[in-house]
Amino acid sequence: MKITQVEAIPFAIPYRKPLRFASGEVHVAEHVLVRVTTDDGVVGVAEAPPRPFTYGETQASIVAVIDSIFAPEVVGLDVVEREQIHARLSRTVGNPTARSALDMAIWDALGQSLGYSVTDLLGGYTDRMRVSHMLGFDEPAAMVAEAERMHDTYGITTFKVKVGRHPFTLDTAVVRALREGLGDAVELYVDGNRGWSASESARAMKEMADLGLTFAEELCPADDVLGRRWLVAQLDVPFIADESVVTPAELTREILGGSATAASIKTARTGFTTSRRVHHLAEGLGIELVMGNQIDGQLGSLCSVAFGSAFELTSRRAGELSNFLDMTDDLLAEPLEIHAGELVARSGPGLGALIDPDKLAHFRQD
Ligand code: MUC
Ligand code: MG
Repeated sequence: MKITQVEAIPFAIPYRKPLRFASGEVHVAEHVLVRVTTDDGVVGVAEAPPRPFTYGETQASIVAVIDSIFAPEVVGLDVVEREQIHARLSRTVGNPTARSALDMAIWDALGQSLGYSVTDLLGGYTDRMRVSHMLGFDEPAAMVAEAERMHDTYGITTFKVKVGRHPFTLDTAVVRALREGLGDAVELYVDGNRGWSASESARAMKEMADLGLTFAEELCPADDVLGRRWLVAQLDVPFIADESVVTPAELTREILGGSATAASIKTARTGFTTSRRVHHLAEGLGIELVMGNQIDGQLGSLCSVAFGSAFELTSRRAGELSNFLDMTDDLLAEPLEIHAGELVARSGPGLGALIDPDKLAHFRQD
């Protein structure tokens, strides 16, 4: 089960409509497919979504760091040597989605070699998650119509609403329209991607106090250290740290410092190995977790549901698993399907992800 080859293949698939949020927008999924081959003939896969506005990576930088630094570190190691692989990949700072895609492709290969699903290897708590859909910036009527379509077509009843615009009333009007349009049975929470100041966030949350929000996420920057503590202390809903907690140490600092009271796990940025560390830490700290979406394609969403369904804590809340629905196509031979508001993790072996060779040939950029 020794790793013989690592490939980083850039590909691009357009979105039907761009996703807009406070820190950027995405029109085309310019991702990188990572493929790991072992000497027993197994091929593990995962995808890396570059988010330059969040982590500084680009499609080209992901390919470069994998080809020039990460691949030479892991070729020759056995896929069971996960802590050795983790230690070697951790020698390079930054590059979270490149490192994570390689980590997850290795877990996929491990699962295939052993004949178990990744979910069972990680924890095997359940095989599915409820789905939360993320709504990007638009006019209130368009965002309500999209939420209604997601509800009626896929049975989705949890929505994360992107906020962080100026004036904040643009966003509070949307959340109010969603609550009025969809009723009290749906769950709503907001994600500011650091777009507001602490005081704007406080005013916006006061204005939405009657709307029954479940969470608030990353409304203002974690670097506004005292302002954020002041905000979090006055909220009566958990405040989710997302892009401010890429490592377990950052999560510890944010929670102990009073700058967050919950966290998002994104397998796109912490893979399976570090996501597991974040999960165990969160359990010890006694905070809630939400499986987040790094605007993943189907392969990335499959990785999220594989991890999220492995543990009780991550499967308790709906996971953000549906934004691949906005892509015009994908690489998976067998598409993911959301039914009755749920996405099922594949029974494996590994991730159960088969790449369609014709689609890869069509969308690859190299
Ligand atoms: C999220 O939860 O913030 C939007 C930008 C990004 O980096 O991730 C997404 C979703
Ligand atoms: Mg977020």
